[in-house]
Amino acid sequence: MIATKLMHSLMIIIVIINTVNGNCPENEKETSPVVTITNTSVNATPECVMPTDCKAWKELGSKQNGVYPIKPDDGPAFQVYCDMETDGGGWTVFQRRQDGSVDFYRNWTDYENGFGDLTGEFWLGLSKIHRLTKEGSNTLRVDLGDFNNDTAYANYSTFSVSDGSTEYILTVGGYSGTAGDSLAWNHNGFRFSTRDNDNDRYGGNCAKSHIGGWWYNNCHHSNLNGFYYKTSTNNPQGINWYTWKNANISLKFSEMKTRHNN
Ligand SMILES: [Ca+2]
Ligand SMILES: [Ca+2]
Repeated sequence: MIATKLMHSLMIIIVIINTVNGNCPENEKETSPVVTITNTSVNATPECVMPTDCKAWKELGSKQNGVYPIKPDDGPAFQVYCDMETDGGGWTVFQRRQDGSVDFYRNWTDYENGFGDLTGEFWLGLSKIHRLTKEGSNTLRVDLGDFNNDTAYANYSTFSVSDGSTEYILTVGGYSGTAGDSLAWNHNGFRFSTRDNDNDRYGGNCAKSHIGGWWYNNCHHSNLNGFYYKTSTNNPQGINWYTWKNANISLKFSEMKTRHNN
């Protein structure tokens, strides 16, 4: 009995040592493609190299939401949060707001590189979003929630973000869903703007006046990186999606995620 327990403990230790040494994915694939991630910071280095995105993890059999390492191209691997439940799963999540715990009023470098924690509030980073969407065609899904626990979503069958040399131009279209289109109609074709890099069409600085970073026009119909009000507030500086509430009502929850189309 005791010997069996000891043997079991020893096996667990061996598995842990193999995982820490980065002996995945070969070892992991045999049993289960799910790995345990200890450092979930946006810019943490993955312990082993893995599939290209959450859809690839899904196709390997992963069914659990959580943090996964990915390597979308020849560049460095990084970690992402995978939504394996919503509309068939396989979504690579690149933005989440839920409690106001992370400050989103950041400069250009932060929006380029990403910030926050993948299990809480975060922005994955424009350079990583570009790497996720530069090949083939992709869908964008936006999930929203308000302070009455109503939910809605917007789905865009076309989505990509250009590279840093063109300041991460948003290409988005093909709306369907329940939240209305507050992104493609007003923001398609715009460069990203932050408080220290004004690329908007407004005489002033939209990122400063609306406390966020976004593909601002003059200035916005959506502001999902805006200021987190902890109650429902009618304010264009808040987390807004104009067509859903037909006003600038600040939202409680937002998630933005992408998936390759086939
Ligand atoms: Ca500029
Ligand atoms: Ca301006």
